[in-house]
Amino acid sequence: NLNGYRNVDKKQVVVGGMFPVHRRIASANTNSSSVPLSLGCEGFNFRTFRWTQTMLFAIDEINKRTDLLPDTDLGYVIYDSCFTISKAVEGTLTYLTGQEEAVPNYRCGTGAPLAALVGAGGSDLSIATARILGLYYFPQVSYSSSCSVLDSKFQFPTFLRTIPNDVYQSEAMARLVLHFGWTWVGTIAADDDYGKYGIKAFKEQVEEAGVCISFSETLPKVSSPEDIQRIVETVVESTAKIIVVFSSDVDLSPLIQELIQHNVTNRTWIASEAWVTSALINQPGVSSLLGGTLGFGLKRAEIPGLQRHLLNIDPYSNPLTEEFWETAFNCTLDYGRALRMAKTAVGGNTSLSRAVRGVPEGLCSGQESLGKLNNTYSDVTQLRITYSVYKAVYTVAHALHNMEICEPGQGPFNNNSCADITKFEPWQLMYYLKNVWFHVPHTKEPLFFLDGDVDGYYDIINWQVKGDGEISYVTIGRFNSTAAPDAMMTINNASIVWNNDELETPRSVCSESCQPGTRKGIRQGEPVCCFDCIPCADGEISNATDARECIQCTEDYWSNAARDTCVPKTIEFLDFSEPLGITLIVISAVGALITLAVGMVFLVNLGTPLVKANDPILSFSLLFSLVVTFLSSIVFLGEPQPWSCMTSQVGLALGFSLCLSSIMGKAAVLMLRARVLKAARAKAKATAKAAAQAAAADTSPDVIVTNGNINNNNNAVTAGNPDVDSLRPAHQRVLAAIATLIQAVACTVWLVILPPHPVKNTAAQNIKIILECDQGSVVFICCVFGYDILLALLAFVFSFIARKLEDNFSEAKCLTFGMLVFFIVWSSFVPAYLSTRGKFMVAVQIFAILASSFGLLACIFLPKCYVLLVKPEFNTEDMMRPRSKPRDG
Ligand code: TCR
Repeated sequence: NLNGYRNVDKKQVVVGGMFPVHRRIASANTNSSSVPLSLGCEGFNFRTFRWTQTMLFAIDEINKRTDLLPDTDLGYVIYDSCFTISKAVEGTLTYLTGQEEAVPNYRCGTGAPLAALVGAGGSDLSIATARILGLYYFPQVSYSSSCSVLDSKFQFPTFLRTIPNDVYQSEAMARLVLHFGWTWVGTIAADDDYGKYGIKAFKEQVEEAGVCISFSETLPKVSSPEDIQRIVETVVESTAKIIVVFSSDVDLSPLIQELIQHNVTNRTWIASEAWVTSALINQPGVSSLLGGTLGFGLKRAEIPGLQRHLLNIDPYSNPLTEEFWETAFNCTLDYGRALRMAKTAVGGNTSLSRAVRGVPEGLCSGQESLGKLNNTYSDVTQLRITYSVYKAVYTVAHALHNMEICEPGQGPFNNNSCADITKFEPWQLMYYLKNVWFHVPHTKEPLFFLDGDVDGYYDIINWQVKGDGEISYVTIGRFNSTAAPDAMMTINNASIVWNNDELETPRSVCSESCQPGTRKGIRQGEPVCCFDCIPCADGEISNATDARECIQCTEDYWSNAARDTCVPKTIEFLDFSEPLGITLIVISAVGALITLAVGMVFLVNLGTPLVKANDPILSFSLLFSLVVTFLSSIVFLGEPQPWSCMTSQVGLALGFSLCLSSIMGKAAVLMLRARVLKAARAKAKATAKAAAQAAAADTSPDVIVTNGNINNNNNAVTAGNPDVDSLRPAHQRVLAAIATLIQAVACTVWLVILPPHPVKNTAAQNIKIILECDQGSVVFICCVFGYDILLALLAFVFSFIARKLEDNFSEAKCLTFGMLVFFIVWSSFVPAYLSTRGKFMVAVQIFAILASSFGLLACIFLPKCYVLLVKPEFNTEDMMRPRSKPRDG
């Protein structure tokens, strides 16, 4: 503890100060058989010692001033919290009681009144001290406790601070990570309130924005090589290139040392304010690991005169300075004098603790030059927390000043009373502290509290490696919580120097983003930032990067090969111009021409028996219908149009019905003729039998003649028979006409009610739209073609019955054969049709039409043409007669 009083004539107020001058307490003595002593501290920290000296400097400055606290001198008591809660609590109690024994009853103390406690360093220490001080409503002004929980006035009613609340820093960090598009970051936090709350706020903000945390590690408070080893492994194994560290330098440095041992490079570190400019971290050799680090620093300030004050330190003034000197120069001060000092100024056991530490070899005089030492202590280039200490002291001074200048009767307290600066209550000072408003000397920065907090302002600092491997801190941006939300952070990207080989902004993502044509597929049990890119299925696309879903193309569209746009489906129909189309046209044209040629041959031979036999009109209508079917097959080709759909189907149906009813008409006559013939034969046979019987008695040659007549004169029989009479050519024509007419009516109804029409068939094939004719009504098409089938069946049955009739150039046989071909073609058509897709269905249809038409043409007319053209000598009346003789005639 350091005590200092200056001028005895003036009123005096004591300001408390608490700093973590040492890094830890010496390991405990576990021997419980002796009186337990308060533990000593070890690990002298030059940086925090500078803070201590800055407080003294500020108090000196204030005491010298005549405008601030003119009638009062500030004294100080400074405690070393040793970075440890127990020491901080011990110091607080000692401070309150004014006794060496830490008894919680501070009114025992005498002498100058206590003003406020400046301190206690880290947040966990301040939380502990603020709870005790809060009990007495004793004000505390902290210079480095930034944890967000300390803003609760309910829990910490007398806590004020000159360092911004960490919520701002966490927000700034989150914005920084989002600014560079990093979505895969690791976090490391100190095992204290600062680290835990800071990293928690950071995580909450980035996770909300879709960033994933690769790992979260906690740095041990008490040295633990295994924990450090584990964290090193995590860092090495993780694919996250960005590591956010919320920790004080003291807790972080063992990890950094270990990482340097492991040669870890290519990571970008995001530094919290507590280590961003720390000399403890920035030591020779860290440049490969920590070059390119980005971090947040408090407002920096120049404090004129501070460096001189720091360099002019008297090593003998107190035990701390003594220890500082000895640590700085690695020597032992003149021992006798040190001991004397220790005995007179402070109670004895500090030198004892030094004895325990083991005094370094070599003596020093106390005249050594600090300036030459180039030590963190005297480095005044990065006065950030130091400036915060300076502000805290001035805050207390200004509050006291306002109390001192209070005019009686115009005071803020009960009955407008004032507080007496020689014996005020802590809550009275608290009132003035809360309402303090002043400009900090030298920087002219205005200082005031809003609920005990100050505004969030940070410099964004980049660690840039210079040629000699040294690191310089370059301010590349700033964060200001008072600015508008989108102006809070400004970064000069160009001035950042990164640590990677390419010197480019590092990327840190778990999975690279998914290109158009793919979608994100989650990986079970992994963070959302880690995903697989799954190609879109056929007919689906994704046109944005990182699409979550693929979009189905609309009906007429299909996905392209890259799956990133929908392209119109190819339109398919059997075109005239393609080879298959041309072939079909040629075949059907040839068919039609042949049919016409046959017609011509018949016309030329119109009078001949062969043509005359069995109704030439029906033969012509048959030929005509074949021309129609041949031609209607052409209409099936080409892009379907309403008219072509109608004509093709109707033309075909009508053509076939005409064709089949003509055949049926012919066959009907032949059938009847065959039956009549059979009956006549049977009769003749019976007559012959009777005649034979009669001849047995009385031979009669007449009968045989008659018999011969019957056998040889077909016409006579036909003419004379009433059955055959009823089917004269006129009748068979009427039959055929009616049969066709029925079909015509059916087709008309079909066309009127539900005509066939062109449709786009998108369902049959994915990548094509098939243009085809929709039949309009299944019922109608079934009726129409069912009727044709019926006609065909009748024609077949009739001709089949008449097939043995050997007259008329075996016409019945030709018809039967033709119908058989017809049936074979159409029954094989069905499976062929059903198993084809797209435009080839049309081709199959046309083939069936052509085949059946050719079949009929060939079977029915080929033999006749052969006779007409090649063997005209057979074309006689004779050939018309049945040549077959009754077997037993
Ligand atoms: N707030 C930290 C402690 C801390 C610190 C520092 C320690 C800050 N800045 C610089 C050493 C050096 C910021 C806390 O615990 O609240």
